[in-house]
Amino acid sequence: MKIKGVIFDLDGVITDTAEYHYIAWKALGEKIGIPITRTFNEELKGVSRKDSLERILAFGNKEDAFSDEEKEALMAFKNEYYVKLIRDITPRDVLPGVLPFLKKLNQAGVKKAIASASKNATTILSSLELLNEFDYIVDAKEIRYSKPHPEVFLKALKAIDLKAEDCIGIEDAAAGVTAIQEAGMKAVAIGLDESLNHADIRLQSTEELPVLKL
Ligand code: B16
Ligand code: MG
Repeated sequence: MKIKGVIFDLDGVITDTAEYHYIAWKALGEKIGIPITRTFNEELKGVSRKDSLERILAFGNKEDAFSDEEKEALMAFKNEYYVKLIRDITPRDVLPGVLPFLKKLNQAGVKKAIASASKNATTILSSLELLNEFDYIVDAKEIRYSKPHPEVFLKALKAIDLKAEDCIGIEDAAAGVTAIQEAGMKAVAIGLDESLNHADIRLQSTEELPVLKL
């Protein structure tokens, strides 16, 4: 197969904002009496802000403890905390292997898109000085269904005008790997967590991206 397009997740693939999401959710958890562990946090990766909150409340048996208005305030608290953490992101925070891989894709004429669930994606890409590197960046505000639903990847595929079988998707989250496959693409997973076992190709870290066969 000759790859014509690569669709990237952002958090955990291009940069390690996954860690900042964890710190911010943990801070919210402490505020509402739900301890968030790293193991549980794996289930939040790639999941939208709203769905993450619902999962946290279910995890802490507090599904019915907050009104919709209070939930909005909880999400705002988490996002403000997160936005403060990502304020100091610079191009040095691009994960190892990503820049050489992007260069390789450019040389091979492969299209590139971002399919992130994050509403902060353009801010982060701008801080990394990568905003103009991609042919298309999906606006998470326009996405109705969270990963593992394939919507965000299907939207990216449509925008770069390529067929699923000619593209691959790259993810660090189990929900994202499923979303890529549901969109009809082969999924490359970053990381060796067993929740990623269903991926088509496993890489230990982004450092291995440049060895992917195009
Ligand atoms: P925000 P990705 C996802 O980004 C994160 O993995 C997930 O932890 C986060 O809750 C979600 O974005 C929404 O982010 O609160 O910034 O809109 O991995 O799909 O790039
Ligand atoms: Mg991710």
